[in-house]
Amino acid sequence: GHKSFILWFTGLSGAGKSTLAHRVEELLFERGCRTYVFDGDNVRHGLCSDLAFSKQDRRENIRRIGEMSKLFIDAGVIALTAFISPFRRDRQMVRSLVGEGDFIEVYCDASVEECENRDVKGLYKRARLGEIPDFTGISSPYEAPENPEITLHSAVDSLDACADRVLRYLEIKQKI
Ligand code: GGZ
Repeated sequence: GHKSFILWFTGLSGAGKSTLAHRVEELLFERGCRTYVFDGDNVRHGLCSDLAFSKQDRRENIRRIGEMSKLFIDAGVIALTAFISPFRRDRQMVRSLVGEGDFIEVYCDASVEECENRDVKGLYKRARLGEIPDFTGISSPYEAPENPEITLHSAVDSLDACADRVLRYLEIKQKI
């Protein structure tokens, strides 16, 4: 069997975290790995539906996701998480919780400008109009990782190129 760990995707809204996590999951599945993707769709609407986007609520969101991912690691499942997780301290909390070796931080490095230009869901436009308070990159900070295990230029490189980089990292580190 394979080892289990967390692939923690972090980056702005629209940086491609969730799409990437799902593509990496497909590639891992082809290799016989057991995986699960956590993202806004299955967490923010359920387990964390009581939370909004203040610094406190985001911290609690990330804490719960970290604790849940840890249980998945215990169960032998590779957890892929796709949350903005804008605060360094909160990501560090999860890293400490699961242990250095099991936390693989994947920085989806796309700038506000790049994400705003695409604005797939029209959220940046609404945030600029003041309709969404505390919007990351506009009215709430994003603290970029200082030493991520993997950095992807997800607005520039193709989805497959980015996903391949993640797989190659895992192979080199003998995680899969
Ligand atoms: C950032 C927000 C906000 C605010 C709603 N700021 O592109 P999306 O829509 O699908 O992804 C964003 C998602 C961010 O939730 P996370 O759980 O990843 O955030 S955190 O890790 O900071 O807890 C966006 C939507 O929710 N959204 N309001 N104010 N993104």
